[in-house]
Amino acid sequence: MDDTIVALATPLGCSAIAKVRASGPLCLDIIKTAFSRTEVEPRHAYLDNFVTPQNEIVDQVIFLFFDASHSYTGQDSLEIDCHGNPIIITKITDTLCDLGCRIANPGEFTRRAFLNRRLDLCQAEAVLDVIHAKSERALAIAQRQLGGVLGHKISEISSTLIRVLAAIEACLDFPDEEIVFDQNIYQIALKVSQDLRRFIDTNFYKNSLENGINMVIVGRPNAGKSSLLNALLNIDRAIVSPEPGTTRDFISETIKAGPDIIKIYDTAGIRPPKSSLEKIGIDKTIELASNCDLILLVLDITTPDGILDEFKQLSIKKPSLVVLNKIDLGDGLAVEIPPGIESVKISTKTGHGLDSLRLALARIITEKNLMPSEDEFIVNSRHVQILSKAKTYLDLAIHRLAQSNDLELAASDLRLGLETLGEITGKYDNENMLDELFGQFCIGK
Ligand SMILES: Nc1nc2c(ncn2[C@@H]2O[C@H](COP(=O)(O)OP(=O)(O)O)[C@@H](O)[C@H]2O)c(=O)[nH]1
Ligand SMILES: [Mg+2]
Repeated sequence: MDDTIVALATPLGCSAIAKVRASGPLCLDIIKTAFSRTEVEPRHAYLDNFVTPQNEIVDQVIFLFFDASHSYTGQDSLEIDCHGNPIIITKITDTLCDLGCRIANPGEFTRRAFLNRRLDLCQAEAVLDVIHAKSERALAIAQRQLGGVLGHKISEISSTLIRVLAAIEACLDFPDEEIVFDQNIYQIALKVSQDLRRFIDTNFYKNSLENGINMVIVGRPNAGKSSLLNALLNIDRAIVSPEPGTTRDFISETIKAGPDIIKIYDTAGIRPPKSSLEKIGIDKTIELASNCDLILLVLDITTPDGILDEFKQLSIKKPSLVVLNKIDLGDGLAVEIPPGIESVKISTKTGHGLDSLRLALARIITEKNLMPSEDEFIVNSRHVQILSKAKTYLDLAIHRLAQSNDLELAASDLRLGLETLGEITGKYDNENMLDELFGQFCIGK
């Protein structure tokens, strides 16, 4: 951490403003050379020319100096906001490198922030989640995690386990005084084990939170599935044709639904296949529908060919919604819809009912718990590994307390469990793990 790192913090390309950031002991020297200032007030915005040691004025910029105690990285830092021209950006970073800086590795600014205890490891991970969140819900959860919610939960659990350990050790330290092992302590340990299980289970949502809810549109050929995809997207994405069996391969696109995103799959219509190619498409439809989070069955209200048998089977296992399409052609059809399944009448042609459909989707997402609530936290796969390991130690300790009352070994397992938990926030960090974690960042973060 002794060297000074530099990187562009904004995307490379032409933009109104670009931010070049440096962190490390050379920042004040750079200010002296590039801006001819010997005195600089921390966190004060200066409008000044950036000048190379060869006296070339590169750009008029705004720069800020952050002293170590008030910076993101916990080191002296410098931010230079220049005009967003790649020529200017390169000249500034090259000059900083000439002055002794080196280009930062991916995630190195955040890594320094972690090593200087400005963030715990969960918060560092959350920086990445905040940057990449694709939905409002994912963003809200990532921002809570950046605020330290997971670290806080883990420290609560650790404190409880320390209390349990202390109680066990008291029995061990004073064997003659007949301190009776408190059964409450056993119950507390059990409760912590349940909490760990709950934490681990939140990982269930990680994928849908990151990539959206997978929703598959199924139905007979010509029901209007591709038209519905286009209507929800507001663009002509899929081919729409009166000729049945047009869509053979599936198409997927993402739409926004309230605070969430839904990845919609438009599929080949289900009917007895007329060619081997169509059969492949239909098999794919069934496979997609079996693995998705939500099924939308589109029925053409003018052709009463009932609910697909395949849909009936799938809808038992999956949240589903029936869409009665083409109501611009009359809504006289009485379609028998399986009990408990909601239906919405729409016309992709006139747009009628599309808002109700969007609302119904948002409601199903909430009612069927397809997404975590925004005040939840979600653990990632690294956390799952650590939590599972910690839980194994804890359960072993609980088992020993219950079965053999072997307090010595129970205490040792608890200690191992506690130590393992520390890896979540990074108390027992190791270099390889940090390389892997921060390697996922872009340069400049
Ligand atoms: N009148 C009417 N026609 C529709 C509606 N939705 C789709 N269609 C027509 O139905 C035919 C089949 O539509 P398409 O989206 O290709 O159906 P898919 O095979 O289920 O994907 C096309 O001719 C569409 O123009 C609708 O709401 N009203
Ligand atoms: Mg189609």
